[in-house]
Amino acid sequence: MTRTLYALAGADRARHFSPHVWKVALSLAHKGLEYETAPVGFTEIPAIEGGATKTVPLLRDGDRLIVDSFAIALYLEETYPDRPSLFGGEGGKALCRFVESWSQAVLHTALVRFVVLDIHDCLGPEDQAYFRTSREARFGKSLEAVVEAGAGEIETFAPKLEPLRALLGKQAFSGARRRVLPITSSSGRCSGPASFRRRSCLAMETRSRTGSSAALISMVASGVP
Ligand SMILES: N[C@@H](CCC(=O)N[C@@H](CS)C(=O)NCC(=O)O)C(=O)O
Repeated sequence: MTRTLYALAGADRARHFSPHVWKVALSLAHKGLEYETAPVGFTEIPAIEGGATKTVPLLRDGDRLIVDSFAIALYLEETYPDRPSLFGGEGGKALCRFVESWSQAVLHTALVRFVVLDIHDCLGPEDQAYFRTSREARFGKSLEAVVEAGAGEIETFAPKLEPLRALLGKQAFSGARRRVLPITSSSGRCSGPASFRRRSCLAMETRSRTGSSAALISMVASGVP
């Protein structure tokens, strides 16, 4: 059976830098499911699988196509109940929804200001043009101005991680089951440009303490634009 994960890539097709895709890669690894990775650039997404999605991750699992990292996690949990659980039950799903929301609302909004130019710089020319136009329209200013305005927030970023630090202060990991997973690309490197690598390292540091779990799978990726 064909199982393919469509993963966002820059000019370096081996560097898959979308944390939403990482969540799915982690989920598949946790379930012990084999898959192939198909790298796609931003401007290639609308054409994949006959126009199945405007965003990645997209997972093809046999004849099924599933879009959205959380929907994919739910699908994997339901379809492969005999494999290690991603959520550990309904309570785990609810917790993961919360962690995802926290990550998106608090971490993502801060991180995107630090990394938006790094993302741009790692793309090929066509994707660079698309990314600059779409993100400058979203932010209402140039990418350079976004990064400049966000520079001061680096100082205030660490306190935003306090909820996670507090959790890990009380217990060694956030899930019920210890399982160590690599957060690397197929080439074995941390994915992404410099700022992503810093975030990967944060994720890996956290993973090594959490043993990786659904909560981490939700948290690692605060969502790159
Ligand atoms: N909620 C979605 C978000 C997916 C998403 O935003 N993906 C970005 C890449 S990280 C994307 O494909 N963007 C396409 C674009 O901006 O054109 C998920 O969790 O999968």
